[in-house]
Amino acid sequence: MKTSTAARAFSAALIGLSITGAPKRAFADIKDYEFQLVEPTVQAGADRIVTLRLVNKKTGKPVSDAVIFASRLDMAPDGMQEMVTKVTPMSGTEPGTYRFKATFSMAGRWQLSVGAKVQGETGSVESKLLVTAQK
Ligand SMILES: [Cu+2]
Repeated sequence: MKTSTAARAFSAALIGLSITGAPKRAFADIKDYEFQLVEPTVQAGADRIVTLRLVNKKTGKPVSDAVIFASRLDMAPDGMQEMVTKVTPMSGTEPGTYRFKATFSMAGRWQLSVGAKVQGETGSVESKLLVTAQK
């Protein structure tokens, strides 16, 4: 009785080991990439520019030429999911930055949801960033 319980525990430990001991991926993973807000606040009003930086967290380097395929800006953080504003992509000013133009019709917290494809990587980077519009 005791022996078989111990044996079972031992084999369970072995299974655990084989999972955690799996070889680590040598190549970059899509999860290594992250969008960061260059400036977390904007002035409420029309045609404000929001700048994001896409970085490889492992190297700390900016990532250029990502393809933005989705973006949405709404006031979900302040309980106004239905308050959506149009987001217009603009050309970046420096490598690894991505700029968007939007109208922040109301002061408060806005959520910028963005999706992007990175050259040479499978999957996509998806991010939700909090932008605060000030009066
Ligand atoms: Cu609102």
